[in-house]
Amino acid sequence: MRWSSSILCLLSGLLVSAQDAPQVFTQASNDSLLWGAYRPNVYFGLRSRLPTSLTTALMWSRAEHYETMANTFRYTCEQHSGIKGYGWDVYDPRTGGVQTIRDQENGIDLETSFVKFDEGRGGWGARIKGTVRDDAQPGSGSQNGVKEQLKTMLLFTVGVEGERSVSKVVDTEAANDNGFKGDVTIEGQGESMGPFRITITEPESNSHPVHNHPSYQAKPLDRTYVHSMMMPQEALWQGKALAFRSMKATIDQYGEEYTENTMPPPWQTYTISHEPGAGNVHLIQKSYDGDFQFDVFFTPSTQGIQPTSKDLTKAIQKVTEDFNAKYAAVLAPQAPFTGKQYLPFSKALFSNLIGGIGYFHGEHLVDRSYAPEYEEENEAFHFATAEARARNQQKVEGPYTLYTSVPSRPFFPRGFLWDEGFHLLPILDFDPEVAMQIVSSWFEGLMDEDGWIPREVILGQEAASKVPAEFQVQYPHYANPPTLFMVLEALLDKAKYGSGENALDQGLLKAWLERLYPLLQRNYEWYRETQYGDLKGYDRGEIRSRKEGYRWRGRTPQHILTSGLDDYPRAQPPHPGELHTDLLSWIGMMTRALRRVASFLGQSDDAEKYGKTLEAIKRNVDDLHWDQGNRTYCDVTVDDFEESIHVCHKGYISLFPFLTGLMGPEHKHLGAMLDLIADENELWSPFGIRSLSKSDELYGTEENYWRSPVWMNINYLVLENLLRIAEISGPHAPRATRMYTALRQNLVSTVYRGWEKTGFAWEQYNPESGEGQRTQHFTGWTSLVVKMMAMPETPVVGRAGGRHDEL
Ligand code: 6A9
Repeated sequence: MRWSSSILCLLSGLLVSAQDAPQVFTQASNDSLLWGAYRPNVYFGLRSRLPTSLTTALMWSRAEHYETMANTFRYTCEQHSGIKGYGWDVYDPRTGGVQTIRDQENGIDLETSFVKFDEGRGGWGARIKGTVRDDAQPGSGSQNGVKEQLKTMLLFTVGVEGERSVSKVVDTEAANDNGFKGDVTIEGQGESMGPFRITITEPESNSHPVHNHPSYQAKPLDRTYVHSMMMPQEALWQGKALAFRSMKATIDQYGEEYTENTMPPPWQTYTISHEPGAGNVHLIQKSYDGDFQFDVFFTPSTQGIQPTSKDLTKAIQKVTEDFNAKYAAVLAPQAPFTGKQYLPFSKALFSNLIGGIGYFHGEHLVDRSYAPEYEEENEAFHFATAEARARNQQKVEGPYTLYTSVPSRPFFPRGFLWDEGFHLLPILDFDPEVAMQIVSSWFEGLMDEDGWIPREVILGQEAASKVPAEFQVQYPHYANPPTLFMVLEALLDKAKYGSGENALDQGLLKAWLERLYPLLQRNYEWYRETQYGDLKGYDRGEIRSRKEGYRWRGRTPQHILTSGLDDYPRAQPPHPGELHTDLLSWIGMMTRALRRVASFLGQSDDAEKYGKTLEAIKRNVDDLHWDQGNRTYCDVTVDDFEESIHVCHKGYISLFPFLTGLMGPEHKHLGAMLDLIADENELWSPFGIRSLSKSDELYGTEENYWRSPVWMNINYLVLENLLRIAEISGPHAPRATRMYTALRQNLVSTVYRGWEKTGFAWEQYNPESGEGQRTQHFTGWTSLVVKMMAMPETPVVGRAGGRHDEL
């Protein structure tokens, strides 16, 4: 009996891999996350979290100008395309959301809604609703009454991924060339999905373009045109190219019959060829005069009942109401941000962050040559590294899968490791399990045997299409700040202190962490083994640990992209003896998080071990990096006389021991940190904390990316740590309280003003003017402003909660 059960244990131990380990999340929880707007790269793209899925997208353009159509045709999210803001006003990954797109150039506002029926098991519905804008300019087809006559053409695409998937249009009323008069229905069966049905339907109230051109009879535009085609898998995501290809056939046909002057109007010329049938891509085209609306339903065939447009109307209302109620319970802005303008702002930023979650699947490029030059051992290492990289030794790896949020839908629609830790902080307030699934995806889906996780994750051709070739290759010895460990700490806090809507079940967290724990440890060891610093020069007795000092690999004279603070000034020239303040601090944070996880799981030996390392790190932060003359923390390098010296550029780097929570309220250098932050000639600006001191000689120079602008991720860490110091009694609590209150006000006003003025959140903010700059529609860590608003107006000394007990 004992013998056979231990054999069983052994067998199951062998068979169970991390991927199919016992389910931590319930089936219902997974079902409700199956479908989503998981293609953040396009304005409205739905798919499932299955590697081969049904995928959809929307394209549209005003159709009254031959010349500009190619430019005003929308598909992938782009910057500066005449759109005055777009994004989710409401989005819950489990139920659905509502997005508004203010397309000024096309004269139309679109509302795209997406809702799941029966928590996802009953399929989903999507509604596309167009309203002519008040500022729409008359076009060639609408001299009078632009409101009624503005012509919009739209294409909804349905792709069915997988070599063995099948789908076809059910040809009910379209036996001839003249399009569908009524609903369009597609039936199919996906490789990894059961049989399904798609129905596209619209109310009678829509109005369609008419024209008395002689060719009109051949193309009645009150019809829906459908072009089904069979395409190679890698072409399925290329909706715009497929649509243009199909329209070209029509244009060529007219080209023969008519001259430039006698051509049919553009809204008729730009029609796809009507070829409904079997295929793996179906383009569905509709044309409208003025306002319009149509619905799309996806229904698993196991589902007897097909929801109606009325059901959809109700469901959209319910999704919105439920979202609002939940939002108010978990992320409601606190005073002084209780004015009615702040709530929609907060919801929109949050909805775009959480609505930017994507599902990515495919291959990527990794250079695993382990070329000797990558050792970075001698003083000219960066020349050798550059040469080795230029030899292009990358290979395709994968396919991998990543479930993640993205920094920016138009510009960076892919995963970034250290951004993600920041994204998940607000997300875990709303739905901790979603955050946990994302963390799992990074560790279980991407990490290699050595414990490496790529910094930037570009899976598949759709993701790669937005990255220049030279930026695509990932290197297995390059790191990025381990911010996912901040998420672990936040989850532990939530399980300990959360209640009501803010609760997280301890049992669930435990089961999940048990499964993740070996992977977390592997990742941690990878950082320590690959990014170690050379402490030989410190063998002078006063350094109690000779291990805890670290150096980012992968630097060039101008950049340490791996640190995330790309062009922040560092030692010149680069030297293999450098020690980086930020990296030691990050590893301190990581060690603390692991120690907390270990004690939570009852692994007391591990907890003790991590506790000792943490102490050594805290000591070395001060022993190695504190510069008494400058009263700040500094990087270290080795000079011409082989002496270790400090390299001091005051700014975010100097604050890292504070930002990562390594300094308690009594810390001897805390006062100096607060001085630096509060000084207007150094870091304090009316718009937030500057990345580099105004007094640094390199302030605002060269690319000026991390050399003066205000970044919200780091500002969030400043704010959070000020709050912590303010709430634990200590010598600096009163001052930290004042700084917290002022900084919170400054940061929220800055992001709010930019959003009000431009309709967008921005990648960073100008420290002189407060203007948003660089990437537009940067809905990643700038969305942390929703957490800033939800933080208390006044710190309460002695308040329990958060990581206070860790200081
Ligand atoms: C290169 C450019 C047309 C830079 O938010 C993502 C990252 C941050 O992780 C990092 O800290 N951003 C910050 O310094 C954007 C990085 C984009 C790199 C892509 C290709 C496209 O050129």
